[in-house]
This record gives sequence, structure tokens and C-alpha cells, in this order.
Amino acid sequence: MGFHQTPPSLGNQYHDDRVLRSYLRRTLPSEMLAEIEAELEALGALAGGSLYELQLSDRTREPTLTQWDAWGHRIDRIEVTPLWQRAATLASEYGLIGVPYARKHGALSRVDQFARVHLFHPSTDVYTCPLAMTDGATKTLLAHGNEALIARAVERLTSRDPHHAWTSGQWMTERTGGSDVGLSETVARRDGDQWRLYGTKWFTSATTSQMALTLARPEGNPAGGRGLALFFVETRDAQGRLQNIQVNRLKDKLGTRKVPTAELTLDGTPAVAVAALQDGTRAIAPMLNITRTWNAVCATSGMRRAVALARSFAARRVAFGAPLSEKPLHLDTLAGLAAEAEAGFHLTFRAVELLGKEEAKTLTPQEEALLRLLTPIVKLTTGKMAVQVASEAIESFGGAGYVEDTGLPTLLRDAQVLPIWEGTTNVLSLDTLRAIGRGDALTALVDDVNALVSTARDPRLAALGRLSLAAVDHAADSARTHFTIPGGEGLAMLEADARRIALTLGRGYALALTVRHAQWSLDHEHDPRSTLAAARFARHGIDLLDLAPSLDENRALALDAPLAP
Ligand code: MFK
Repeated sequence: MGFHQTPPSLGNQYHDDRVLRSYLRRTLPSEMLAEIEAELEALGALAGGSLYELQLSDRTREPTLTQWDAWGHRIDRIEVTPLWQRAATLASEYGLIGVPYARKHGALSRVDQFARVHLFHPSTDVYTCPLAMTDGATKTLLAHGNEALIARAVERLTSRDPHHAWTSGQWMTERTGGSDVGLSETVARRDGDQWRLYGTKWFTSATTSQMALTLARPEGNPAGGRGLALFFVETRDAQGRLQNIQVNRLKDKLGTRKVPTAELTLDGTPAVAVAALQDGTRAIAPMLNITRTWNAVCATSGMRRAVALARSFAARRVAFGAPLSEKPLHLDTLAGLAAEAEAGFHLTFRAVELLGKEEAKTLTPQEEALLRLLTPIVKLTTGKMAVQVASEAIESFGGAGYVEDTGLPTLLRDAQVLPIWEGTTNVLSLDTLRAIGRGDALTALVDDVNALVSTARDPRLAALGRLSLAAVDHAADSARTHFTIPGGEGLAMLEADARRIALTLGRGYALALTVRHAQWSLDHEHDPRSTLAAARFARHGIDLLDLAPSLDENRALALDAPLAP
């Protein structure tokens, strides 16, 4: 018998997603679920059917950049692949940006939107990148209240008509680096009654967008983030020509190969100030917080896809005399992946719920502090999970997972960007500390964990709830203790522990949310699977702060330097 295997297949990705469906049953009023369910089913059918087939057949195509036409004109035309063209149409038609701004279902409109994104993302090779930025730009324009720009762009950004809709870029990263944005070198100069931008943007995702929000330093402004200002740019003029923008090249990246990420030179690009001519990093923060939420949703839905494919394969692949789905060790591996995916889902959708409440203006002050803290935590926690799950999932296919024409390696490549863009794990751990340092976000988080786990009546869930509370308490105490140590020593210790603190808060909160859902599922669905997910997730480790090294130990090990006696 030769090495012939049956490939994995996907069914309707809404029907098959127990976690999503159970969550929506708990969270949404039944009339709302009945109203949106036809669209979720249709998206689920596409995601597991024709869109998935198109994704597989589109695998080797990549965006192209044509810099010159035959007659010597600089044109810098980027063409995206058929999968992305189809994804753009579907994104508008299914309201992936329109739904939360129409706000038909009040605070739950964000849950509606991100349930759609959860189904859409894994079959569209990261078309969610321009969508995330489009959502972020919409939110940012609305937050700053610049009526002329709102009138010009928001209706297009949120349009459900694919022929009318715009997407937006978010041009932040320069040659000086992506994390320390305050170093940006792009200059804004006045030209009569408008601004013109001069500089190089080193990473600009999805450069085919009709507009972008970007940062530049108005001439004469001081250095640092405070001296930057937030600008609105339309990429093309009324004749369709790029507005003094040159596309130098497309980036040759490890993953997100369908995303046309470019290096741009702006040489007098007309721009409009979105807000005050200073405090640019603060001004763009609403955009960052939206794209970070998208990142978490996409991390979670990518995990769900990896699990779905691995499950399908396990039922078909026979080795050592039986399907993998009958092998205890293989099942143990898949159970671990499913647990991570479920806990990541509940963590992410908690942030989604709070975002919806913020926009419906129904957040309490405690929830406001919680949302600010949760956004970086959710992004960094799920980004790390997504890489581990993708790596383990492709391993579960053996050699087939390492072979390009199965389509499986893309799972890992596209997961690997999630802990990097929109703030690396370390930058977001520091942002977590920034959020902790303001207001009483930690108390809000600990109180919420207390409330969530107090719903657990099942003895196993109650024990898991105590574990979650102990971990979150430990992280909160650790952060507070460092803050109280005088001098620079406490802050240095805090910074060294920042990732452990953030991940312990993230995993602890994810466990509490899964426990709460599991109790509901036991009560209303008589389904123990979320309980099993909570228990398995806990076994992977929640409290990462035990036995944290000292600063001197870290230095010795990291730099291979002698340890001071
Ligand atoms: C599949 C999903 C797709 C996802 C979309 C993908 C698109 C990819 C495109 C990109 O990758 S774009 C590049 C993304 N870049 C980043 O995320 C930057 C990462 N670096 C940071 O986040 C740094 O922390 C930061 C640039 C914000 C540091 O800049 P500064 O100027 O040193 O900030 P500073 O002084 O700490 O903060 C300035 C103000 O902003 C402060 O407020 P005040 O002025 O009132 O004191 C901060 O509190 C506020 N701020 C910073 N981050 C905030 C925030 N406020 C709210 N939320 C935040 N996240």
C-alpha cells in the first residue's frame, strides 16, 4: 500500500463550532440569535465550502507590484489574488465593519460582528488585516469628532456595498522601529491651507486601501510621541493616481503572504490633521485597541480551524492498525489543543462584550478600567496560544503538516505574526503595566474573577475557580508589591516580571470565564465538554509567577555573564 492519505475536510463551520454556538446561546437573547443565525450559517457554509476551496486553489498566488507601465510612467499598481478579491466582497456584504456601527443590537452588536469575523477569518488568508485597520480607523475618526473627515470617510468605511466600500491602512512603522513609535521621522509641512507629509513608512499593511491614518511630526514640534500628530491620507486623487506616494517594494515575509505589505515613500502627500497637532501616539490609541481585539479574535478562530482540520484528519488517518481518533495519545494531544482554543475563545469574547458595552455607553467605571487592562492581555495571551496550537496541530499530521501543498504550513506561518504585529508580547506586557498603573483595573479584574467563579456549583468547576482566583490574586499582589518598592529596583523587577504577570492574568481570567461558561453549559445544555476544557486548560499551567528569577539571575543567564556573588 502506497503513501495515500485522505485529506481533512471541513463542514459548515458554524454548525460544527460547539464553542461558538454554545456561547451565543448563553450570551444573546434568543430573538437576536434567530435574527442573525441565517447569516452565520451562510458564512459557516462558505468558510467550510467554496471559500475554503478557493483558499486551497489560491495557495501559490501572491500579490504583485507593478512599478512602471510600458511607456515609462511610474504607476505602483498592486494586485491582490482572487481569494482576497472574493473576501473583500464578502466582508462588505456580511457587514464585517458595518454591523458594529449600525449598532442594531446595542451593546451586543460587537458580539454579532466578531462571531462573523470568527467564521470568516480562517478561510481568507488574513484579509482581516485590512478589515481590522478599517474598523480601527472608523473608531478613531469617530472618537476625535472631526466632522469633515467623518462625513468624508465613515460612511464608506462601514458600507455594506462592495462597490462603494473603502478600507483603511494604519501606517505607523518607520525605519526607526515598530515599537518605539515616538522615534518616527516623517515630517508634516504646511502648504497653504493643507499639510503635506514627507518620509518613509517601512511596513504598511494592505497598501491597496483607499485611505490611511498615519503619524507625522509637524515641523517645529518636539521629539517623541507627544510631538507627533495624527493625519488622514487619501492614497489616490480623483483621477486614481497615487498622491505623491511611491511603493518601493513589497515585503518578503515569513507569513501573511497574501497581505500586500509595502515600503512607502511619502513625498509631499496631502494630509489632513485628524485631531490636535500633538500627542499622536495617544490620538492613535483607539485604533490600536481595536486592531488588538481583532488580533485576538483571529488568533482564536485560527486555533479553532487548526483543531477542526486535525480532528477531521484523525478520523481518517489509519496508523498502527486503527484510526488516529482511536489512539489514546493522539486524543490526548487533540484534547489539549481543543482546551486552549476554547479558553482563548471565552477570554477574547469577554473583551468583545466590554467593547460593545463601551460603544453603547453602558460600561460601569470598573468595566472601563477592566477593558483598558484586558485589551493588551487578551491580545498577548491569545497570540502566544495561537502559535503553540498551530505548531502542535500541524505536527499532528506528521510529515503532511510540513508539506506546502497540503495548505497546512500556512496555519503556522500566519499564526506567527499574531504575537508580533500590533505590539509584541513584551510591548503589550508593558502596556499591561501602563493600564495597571492607572485607575484600579487590577481590583476590577480580581472582582470579576471572583464573581465569575462564584457561579460554579459543580465541585470540579468550583476547584478550578479557586485555582483561577489564586493565580489572578498572585499576579495582582506581585504587581502591587513591585510598585511599592522604592527607587528604580521595584520598577526594574516589575518590568522583568511583566510578561509573567500579564500571562498569568490572561490565563487566570480565561480559566474563570471558561468555568463560568461550563457551569452554564452543564445547567442548560447538560454538556460537560466545557468543564473538560476548563480542567485540561488548567493542567497546562495558569500561574507563571512561581519561582520567578531575580534581576541578577536573568542578567547572568541572558548575557552569559558571571553571577554577582
Ligand atoms: C488579524 C488581525 C489583524 C490585526 C491588524 C494588523 C495590522 C498590522 C499593522 C501594524 O502592525 S501597525 C503597527 C502597530 N504598532 C504598534 O502596535 C505599536 C507598538 N508600540 C506601542 O504600543 C507603544 O506602547 C507606544 C507606541 C504606544 C508607545 O508610544 P509612546 O509615545 O512612548 O507612548 P506613551 O508616552 O507611553 O503614551 C502616550 C499616551 O498614549 C499616554 O497617554 P497620556 O498622554 O494621557 O499619558 C498613554 O497612556 C496612551 N496610550 C498608549 N497606548 C495606549 C494608550 N492609551 C490607550 N490605549 C493604549 N493602548
